[in-house]
Amino acid sequence: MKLNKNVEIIDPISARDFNERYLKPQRPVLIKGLGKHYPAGDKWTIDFLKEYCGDVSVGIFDNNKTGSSASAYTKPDMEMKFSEYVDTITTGGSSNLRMFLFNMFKRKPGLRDDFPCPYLFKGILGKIGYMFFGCENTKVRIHQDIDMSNVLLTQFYGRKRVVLISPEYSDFLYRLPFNTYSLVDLDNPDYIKYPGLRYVKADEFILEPGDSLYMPSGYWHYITYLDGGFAVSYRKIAQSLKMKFLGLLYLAFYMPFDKLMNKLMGAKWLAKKEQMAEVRANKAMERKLPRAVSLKRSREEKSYYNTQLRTGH
Ligand SMILES: O=C(O)CCC(=O)C(=O)O
Repeated sequence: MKLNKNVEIIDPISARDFNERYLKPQRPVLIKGLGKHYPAGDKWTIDFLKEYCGDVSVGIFDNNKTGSSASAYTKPDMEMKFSEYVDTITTGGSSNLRMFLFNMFKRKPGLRDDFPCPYLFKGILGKIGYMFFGCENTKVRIHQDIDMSNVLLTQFYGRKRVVLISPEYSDFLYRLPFNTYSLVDLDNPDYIKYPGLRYVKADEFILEPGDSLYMPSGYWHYITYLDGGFAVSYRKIAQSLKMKFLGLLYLAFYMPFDKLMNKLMGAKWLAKKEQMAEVRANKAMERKLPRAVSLKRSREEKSYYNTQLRTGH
């Protein structure tokens, strides 16, 4: 895997320029300090949120539990009061608890005045903002967002490392069929088990408080919390018809089907999907081979099968 650290970082620009330069061509970019242009930039300290939202009961994911790795569908492992959860972040312990995709704006609508959907991302999904919290060293496994929408992730507290990979590399990432997850470990790439990883090109972004990261639709993201912290994401429907259709397919068919198969087959279903992912990766690698090698190989295969037909073994 090739990891590019020399990524594009810009200051906030007009919605028109953002549309032309990044949304239309689907190019990821880090927008420095966009969050600071909103009241939340200064107001949303962790203490403020603890006070303001402390009584809300929130769903928490425990990274130590790996049971959900077979499915795109994940549900929280436990519930607790938000104030209790905040304590686990700020005490600097090695907790693996994280809050994922939590719509705090629904519970506390007043928060919208502090951080409405940024002007760059206005659209019909603009009313839906999600919050993400995690402790230092927490990792969010590599995935694509299931609805294939564009995402603007704004960091408010702590730093975060985000590795972004274009959906064109999905086969090389051994994406599990009917699913938007991959089982590869980007921190320790296993090139023996997953040789396709050699073809993957990734970008590494470091988000600091106030920074926003634009993730085009279908982009894979793998996240490491460098400090305990939190962020908010807003979404915008995919640009292309293909991605819109894919998002719908995942939500309406693939996810429910995957969930059902998990229930019916358990570990066997995961093994089957891993097998299918490997076949896809092998085919994708084959396509990458120079034409001469590929032709030679298919001639060799043809002559092998002809011999088998002639001799009967
Ligand atoms: O920041 C996080 O914890 C996860 C963000 C994420 O996965 C997303 O916005 O889709």
